[in-house]
Amino acid sequence: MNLSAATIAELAIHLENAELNREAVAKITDAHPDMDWEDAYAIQNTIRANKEARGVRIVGLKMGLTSFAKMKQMGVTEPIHGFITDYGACADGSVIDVDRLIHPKVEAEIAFVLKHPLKGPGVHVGDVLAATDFILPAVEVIDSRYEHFRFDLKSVIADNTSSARFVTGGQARSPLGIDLKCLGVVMEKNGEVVATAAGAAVLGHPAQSVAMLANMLATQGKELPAGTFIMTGGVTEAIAVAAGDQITVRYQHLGSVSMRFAAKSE
Ligand code: 0L1
Ligand code: MG
Repeated sequence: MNLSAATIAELAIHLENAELNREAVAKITDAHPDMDWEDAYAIQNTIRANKEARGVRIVGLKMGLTSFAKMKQMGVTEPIHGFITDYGACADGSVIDVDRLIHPKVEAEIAFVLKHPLKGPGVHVGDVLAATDFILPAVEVIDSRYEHFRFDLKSVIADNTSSARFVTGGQARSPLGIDLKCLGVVMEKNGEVVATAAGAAVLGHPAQSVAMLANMLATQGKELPAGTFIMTGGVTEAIAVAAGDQITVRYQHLGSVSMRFAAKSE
């Protein structure tokens, strides 16, 4: 680690304030170019601890940048992970208040809920499928706290991988008997198809994303407990949304998830 404990604590408050006050900030590596990967996760973990100390519940974990297209775009070979909060959870059909967000985008994802713990290293797709209680469709609303989306990977990790809101709905199903690689996804914005994808867009198989998360957490001495809700990363590109937009994502075998974006203060 290159940053002091005091700097990590200060950057965690800085980034969480950007989220809570809806004020975009410059990417933190501008002022801290020597920040390393451990520092980045330490800042994210401090944001998490600060939220929990105020009574926020962490209701799941997320993987980000799991699609080959996004990894290539950002010049990275490894996905990143973050956490999701109770106040980020939105019911299917929700109205999401854009006044509480900076510049939101939506991503269609496949979520897993575990019935058995997973502990790396060495977790593979077979282990994940055996440990999965059910899968369900989820749409992540990401909202980078960085001005004009100017960021690098370490800054994004520190900013809890742009996590903001998530919407679950559709139908929960066992993954057994579903070809998750070929599971088709269609995203519609205001009635028009804006993105299409198949499950294989996520690391070749969405369960691979859960396996990778378990193996990445093992390097921090952590495991995925039974009951963990995990969002495996966007199968589609992220689509920008604004007040007035209606999003519906249709998933083969899993039903659909919808939400509307509105400025509640208007
Ligand atoms: O969920 C994710 O894939 C993380 C995306 C982080 C970068 C962004 O805000 O686009
Ligand atoms: Mg995502």
